[in-house]
Amino acid sequence: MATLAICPGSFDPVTYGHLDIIERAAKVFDHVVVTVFNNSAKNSLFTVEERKALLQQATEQYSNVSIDSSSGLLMNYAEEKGANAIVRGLRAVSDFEYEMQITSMNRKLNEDIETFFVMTNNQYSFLSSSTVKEVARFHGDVSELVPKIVDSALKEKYANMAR
Ligand code: COD
Repeated sequence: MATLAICPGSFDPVTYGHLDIIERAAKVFDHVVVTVFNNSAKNSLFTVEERKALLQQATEQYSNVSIDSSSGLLMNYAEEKGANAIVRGLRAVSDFEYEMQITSMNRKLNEDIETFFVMTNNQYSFLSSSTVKEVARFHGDVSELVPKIVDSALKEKYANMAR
């Protein structure tokens, strides 16, 4: 049976840290769906459609990766897709508590879909969409942290926005 993993996240916007996890997942699972959700705890800069378009371009080299979005519960979505697994990235110890909380809740909702954690490449362990946005907002250089298309999209967003 073919394996299907969901990589859920806000991806606001996608960074090289996210891509590191997506690439690792794509080597292990037959198919990977990267799904954009709105995280209710975060204010987003990019719309869901914009985030999807950036992810689409940033992952076009992987033939077994596709992009989707959902506004519901992750476990309902994973069930509907017939997924075997959820893949999440771990950067530093600070991620652990948050991940434990959501994984425990998700497990209560559906015990059959397992969550797997992938440790990021060391060079991305302090990289987050939030810090990228903070630097880009003040016109700092983020070109080594995000794909070119994301760099351009950030420049465009902040050029049109009062700081
Ligand atoms: N290196 C490695 N991994 C990274 C890096 C990095 N530098 N940066 C981010 N990641 C990983 C994250 O650990 C995560 O696995 C993934 O990439 C996406 O990250 P984010 O920050 O874009 O996504 P989050 O954490 O905001 O996503 C939260 C969800 C949207 C998945 C969550 O809110 C959710 O499931 N929402 C739907 C409603 C629901 O079902 N809630 C759960 C019940 S508690």
